[in-house]
Amino acid sequence: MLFRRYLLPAATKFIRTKHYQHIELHPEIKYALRHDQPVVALESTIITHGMPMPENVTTALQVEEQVRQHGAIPATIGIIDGCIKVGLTGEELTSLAKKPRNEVIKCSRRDLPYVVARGQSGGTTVAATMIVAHRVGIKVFATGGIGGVHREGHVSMDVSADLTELGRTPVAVVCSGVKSILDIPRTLEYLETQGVCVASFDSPGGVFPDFYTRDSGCKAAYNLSTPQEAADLLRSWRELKLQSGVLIGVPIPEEFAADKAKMEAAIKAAGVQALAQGVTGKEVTPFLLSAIANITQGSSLQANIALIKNNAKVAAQIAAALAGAPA
Ligand code: PSU
Ligand code: MN
Repeated sequence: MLFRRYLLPAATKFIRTKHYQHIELHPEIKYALRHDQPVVALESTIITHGMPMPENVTTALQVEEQVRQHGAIPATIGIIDGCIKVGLTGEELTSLAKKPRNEVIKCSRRDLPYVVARGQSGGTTVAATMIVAHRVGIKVFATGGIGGVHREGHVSMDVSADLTELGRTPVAVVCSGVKSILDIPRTLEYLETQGVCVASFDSPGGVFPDFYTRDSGCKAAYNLSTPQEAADLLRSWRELKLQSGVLIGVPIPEEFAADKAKMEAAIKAAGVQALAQGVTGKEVTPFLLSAIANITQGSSLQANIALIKNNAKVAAQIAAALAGAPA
């Protein structure tokens, strides 16, 4: 009895504050996790490779603010001088954002051991952010969009490691689906094969979002209407101990949605540029994002900023509901 009442809780606390090799938690995050407060993980490749200066910094800070305003604590994850940080400070985030792209590595699962061994700095992709979030016990993660099967990816085999990560790491990713620079139907097929529970959120007709626009023309397997419904799903997922992820697709708010035909034309033109310049591997996604922003004179970037802020809000609400906060 004495053991159960006093010693076990103390021991549990001790175990849960254990030291993670190569990972450093900000004291606020450490405290929040120890006390089961809602935390939302945020990635940093969007800062280092997804958006230009200064929008990358302003957006990252606004996204953190959205999470706080909606009842959760933001934990932006990134790598500084070989140390994986969970909960980057404003200064750390700004220093990552300001680094020239050749000095900061886009880190997915395969890149982590090398970047840590070399003491380099990097932005973590969705895959790498999921790995770190799971390691420290964060369940909910918000971003703009995940990587997917590239157009013609069934020939080139350019399929993002984000998809296999979702198949093997139990973190719920709240995003606006996959970018329309990708092959959305094949991406959804791949996620199904990987056993990922894919649901749309507050999406009339249960359509899966299209990143810059609301409707990809594909249906999500399931549709969730409220943060509470999403939290119920995450609770049973957690109890079942499935070792795979959940993908919650939130359409961009109507007022910020881009024009579909214009976006499609820009995507095609960007694809032609990538092919002509021989862009391959991990460079493809950052290249396409920046080419599309140029072609659309920044309007794709505005849509990107609006949707990620909205996703941060939804993720915070879901994390709060999961932590049992009153709705
Ligand atoms: N969404 C964005 N901008 C980005 C990314 C996603 O709006 O920069 C990043 C994410 O970090 C994602 C990565 O994990 O692109 C996917 O890259 P790849 O296709 O090389 O796996
Ligand atoms: Mn790729």
